[in-house]
Amino acid sequence: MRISQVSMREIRVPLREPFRISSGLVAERRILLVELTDHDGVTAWSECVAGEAPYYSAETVDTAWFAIREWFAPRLLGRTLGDPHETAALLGRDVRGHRMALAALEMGVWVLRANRAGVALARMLGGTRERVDVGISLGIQPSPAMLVERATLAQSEGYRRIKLKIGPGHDIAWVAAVREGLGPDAAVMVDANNAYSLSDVDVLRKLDAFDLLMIEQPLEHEDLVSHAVLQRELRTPLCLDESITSPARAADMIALGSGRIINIKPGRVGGFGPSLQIHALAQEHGVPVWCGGMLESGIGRACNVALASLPGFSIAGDISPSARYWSRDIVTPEWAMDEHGSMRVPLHRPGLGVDVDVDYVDDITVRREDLAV
Ligand code: OSB
Ligand code: MG
Repeated sequence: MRISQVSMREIRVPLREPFRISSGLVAERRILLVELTDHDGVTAWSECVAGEAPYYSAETVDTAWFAIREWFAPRLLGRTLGDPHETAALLGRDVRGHRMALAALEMGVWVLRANRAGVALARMLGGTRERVDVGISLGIQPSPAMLVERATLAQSEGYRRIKLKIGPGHDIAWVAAVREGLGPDAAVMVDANNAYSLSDVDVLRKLDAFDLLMIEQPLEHEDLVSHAVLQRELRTPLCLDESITSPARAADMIALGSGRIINIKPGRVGGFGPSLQIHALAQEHGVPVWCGGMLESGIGRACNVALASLPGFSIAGDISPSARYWSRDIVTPEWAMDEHGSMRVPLHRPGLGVDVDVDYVDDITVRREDLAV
């Protein structure tokens, strides 16, 4: 398999509802899509998870665009590719960081492989589940009552796990109200997106009272040591998201005891190869993993659903249905969830398992650049 073209596009799509986390607000998404073409004319779509501004990680849509054009696409173009497990190493050799840009190409190579072989991406990755459990991530709301309203609706829609975004000033009262409103059996967790420090340990300790499934990324993203200190103070498991940028960081988390659960986002860790390595390492150590989300379009969502079908993904992922995010998704059929909070894995369709609505993508494309050999 030889890649003859890497095509980048930026699309702009409004979210149905603005999404607020401790580090910023997103109302409209700028999404970088990649389309690979090989020498036989077979194509594959993938998506970069970088945001518009560096509030989640250092990468943005614009840095990823630059990194793909300058460093990553030239390593793929014209080269005969073998085992897709080796793509991440090929792309990343002597490059520091830029893993979201790298991942967009790496995942594209896996999708292209699956398209060429006529097999589902989920199967190619080793997925075994026919259905995956769906969780929802609720943004910070102006008041506890408004959050309870959202959480109650999500519970009635069938979501298997409800995640509440928290931050200083939007924490204990919000979580207490939701626990009270949903009852003791609801699977509730929180995600702080780095908003606290060890000096907030008294506030964080109070969260232990609410029987949360986990507390996601309470502290600074580079600080595994402080997470280890905090984990020793809490009964509730910590889960790391932003901190886990590679299999090596996952190994460090396990060695240090910085957390007990891992959120895997393939677009954050450098693609599917590194995700499979983290999944294997976690299984070896009895660490549960689940698939996170980055407000992806239907293309990135297809990648997440495929990964979440692997056996170690034992907790519902942030893989909500298309309609939760968009009035119209860029794939058909759109991603749907049944009333039991379950989503079907398209194991019997090749590649992503959905069709990209290219006419619609064309309509919402604001820039495009084709790189070819
Ligand atoms: O921290 O998991 C996060 C969205 C954007 C950036 C970071 C995060 C999130 C979410 C949304 O929680 C998950 C989703 O895609 O539904
Ligand atoms: Mg998170």
